Amino acid sequence: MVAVHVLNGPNLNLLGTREPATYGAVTLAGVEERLKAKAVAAGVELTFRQTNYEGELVSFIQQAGLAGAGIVINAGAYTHTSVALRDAIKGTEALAIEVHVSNVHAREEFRHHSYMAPVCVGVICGFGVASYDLAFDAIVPLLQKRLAKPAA
Ligand code: CA2
Repeated sequence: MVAVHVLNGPNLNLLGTREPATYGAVTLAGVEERLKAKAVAAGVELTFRQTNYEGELVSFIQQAGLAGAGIVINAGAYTHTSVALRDAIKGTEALAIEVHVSNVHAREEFRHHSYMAPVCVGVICGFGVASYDLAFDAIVPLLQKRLAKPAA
């Protein structure tokens, strides 16, 4: 069965409660609910997690990657600072998509660089919480294709 882990980094627990002009009004629990419904409809096993700690995010990536699950990751500010997250994705050969609620390229310069993007299959940003839905829709067929391929 295809499995997807949706991983959220620091401050995303505040989603929908502050800065609505940038991040909208949907809470992280609301995002989880939407994705759980999509996962049930698609027959996908979904794990949804949030942490404010970089090392914990590394452990979440390792767990998902080593289990062969796909990763949809909004690493928050660690996107722009963390070599450790990039190494975890590369080191476990995880199939990962980076997502952001806001359009990071329309914001401050320091948000334009991502350490993770080069080791992800793609990046989706700027569509509000629909960025998560788009990433889920993109990753499922990739995982199905990978599952169908016999191991070399
Ligand atoms: O746009 C995104 O999804 C971000 O990953 C959000 C991060 C930010 O550091 C990235 O550059 C882009 C911030 C996490 C969310 O922080 C909030 C703070 C207050 C209210 C709601 C969210």
